[in-house]
Amino acid sequence: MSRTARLLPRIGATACLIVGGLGLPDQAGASLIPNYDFEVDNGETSPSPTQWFAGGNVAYELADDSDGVGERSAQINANASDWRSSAVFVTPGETMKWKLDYKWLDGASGEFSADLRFFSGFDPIGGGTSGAFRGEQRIVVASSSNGQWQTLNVNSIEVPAGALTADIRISSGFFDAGLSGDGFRIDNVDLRVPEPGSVAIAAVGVALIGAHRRRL
Ligand SMILES: [Ca+2]
Ligand SMILES: [Ca+2]
Repeated sequence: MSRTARLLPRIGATACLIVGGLGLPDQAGASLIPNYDFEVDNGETSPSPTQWFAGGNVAYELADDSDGVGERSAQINANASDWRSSAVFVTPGETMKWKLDYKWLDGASGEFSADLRFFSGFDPIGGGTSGAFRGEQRIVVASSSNGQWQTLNVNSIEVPAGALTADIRISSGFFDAGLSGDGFRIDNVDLRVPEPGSVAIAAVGVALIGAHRRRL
């Protein structure tokens, strides 16, 4: 085996590690939610995550990340408070899946709501959803395992007719029993369209390997 042939697998593996380490935000399979990991600050004097809207009593946590990739998350401290993502453009009839990481703080109990919402319009100035409400998928999350990051996985939903945009809103005390004591944090807000194409390509790959083996 030539020296080049011996080195090629190492070069390939190194390239994969480099690409993986960059965590390319626009790669296929990434969350459609802008700044989904809360790692990008908007650069104002008081730190806050860019491309997120907040109301009520919230905080930007700078030293707690759900999966160790990054350092930041978003917090809700009290009832009648929320975080809302920027708008994502959607296509009626397509299937979407979503999930997010959350952590109840040590002294917290109660509930919060996680809500995938659909709207008919887009606000080109603020970047949020606008227009008429077209439906939602809302999950109430009760306090548990305080102090530990957990993942909420939501069943897939079909985008309703008449929807142009979607956002994910995390709130407390509006649609649920609300909080007592401390609050909770969220991170890795993940909305995506599952790709049947990638499954099909994998299946073709397996079929080709099988055909190759049969010929040998
Ligand atoms: Ca984060
Ligand atoms: Ca992270």
